[in-house]
Amino acid sequence: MTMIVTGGAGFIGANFIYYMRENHPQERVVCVDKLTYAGNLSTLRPILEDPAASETFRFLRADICDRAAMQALFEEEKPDCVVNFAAESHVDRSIEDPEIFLKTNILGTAVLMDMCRQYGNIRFHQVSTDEVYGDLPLDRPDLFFTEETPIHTSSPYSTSKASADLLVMAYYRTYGLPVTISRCSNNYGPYQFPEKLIPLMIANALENKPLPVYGEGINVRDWLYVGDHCRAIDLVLRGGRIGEVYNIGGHNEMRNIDIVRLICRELGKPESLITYVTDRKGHDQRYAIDPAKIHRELGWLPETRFADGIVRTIRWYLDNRSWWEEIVSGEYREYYRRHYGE
Ligand code: NAD
Ligand code: TDX
Repeated sequence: MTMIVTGGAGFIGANFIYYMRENHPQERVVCVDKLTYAGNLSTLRPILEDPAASETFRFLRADICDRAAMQALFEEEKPDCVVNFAAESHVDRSIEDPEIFLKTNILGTAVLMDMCRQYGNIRFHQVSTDEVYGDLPLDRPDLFFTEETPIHTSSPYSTSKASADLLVMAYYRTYGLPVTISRCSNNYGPYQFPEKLIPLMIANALENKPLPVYGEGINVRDWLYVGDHCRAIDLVLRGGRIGEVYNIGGHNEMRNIDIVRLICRELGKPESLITYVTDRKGHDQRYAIDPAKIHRELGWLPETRFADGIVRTIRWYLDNRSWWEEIVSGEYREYYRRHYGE
């Protein structure tokens, strides 16, 4: 079995590759990644430097929008399935400049599915997000996103992901491509780029820099440890019904400010570092996933409690300082200055 994993030098894709090597070591993984600012080969270094892995792992630097490059790859590898993690993934960047989100997230997905059609109706899994459902009000804790919740997006990012999802379902209905989609809540864990809430707050706190909380910090996110997401994708790939959407989440809702306070506590840093900054435009209030379908059909349940996962994650950033210090490029520093000011 050969699996193409796109975006495997990013946060969740890399965790998925490590998951695959541990749980399905006999399967060949071909990682395709453009290595944007968010993709880091150093994350995959242990596999790349392991001579024993050369049969079962290959890395290709390429853009999923590059039809010729994808054609050559599919021709050579004749994959059995494709898992598409490759995306522009940061909401704030999509607000600043939407175009690359439309290219990579929509057109890139279309190119991959065209290849799947052309090379024998290859199994395709799209890694999507709960953000396609828009947001829920803060004063209705009884409401959750199910797979039937209408798509209702807020940001250019979530709109690009929702557009891709619609296209995936169109390829299923029109061409009979064997597809599945998973929509997960916010992930945290090792190898997450420091622009996202949890690693940003850990990295800034360690350097005694201000901790920029948007608005009043009362927006709610539903956090899931990345390893639980990887296991869920694996289950959907192997046992999910074709043409179906599966929501993934662990009923772990938290306000942003409570996460930031917890990080301060764990690191022994003063809460005076917390700085309230201008709110994100169109800021989604609350995400909350109902994971009943994946539990019922595939037996999935999260295994990592937030209290354990967050301590493990903070410890990982402490123990792997060189990883995040090295990957913070000039481009990121420039973005940080533009977005947060000096
Ligand atoms: P990430 O930004 O850390 O990684 C994205 C990876 O894709 C990077 O390695 C980047 O180099 C690569 N990439 C970008 N454009 C590419 C292109 N045109 N061709 C090839 N590679 C390209 O993102 P992530 O947080 O790991 O998210 C992975 C997927 O999961 C995304 O599709 C995202 O929408 C989805 N998702 C993320 C979360 C979350 O909390 N992070 C939650 C739900 C769903
Ligand atoms: O500096 C910050 N201050 C702050 O208050 C940042 C970067 C974020 N926030 C808030 C905004 C959100 O309410 O924290 C919350 C989480 O923000 P992000 O880490 O940017 O994640 P979010 O916008 O919720 O989107 C994430 O989850 C769904 C991922 O980035 C997406 O790729 C995924 O699809």
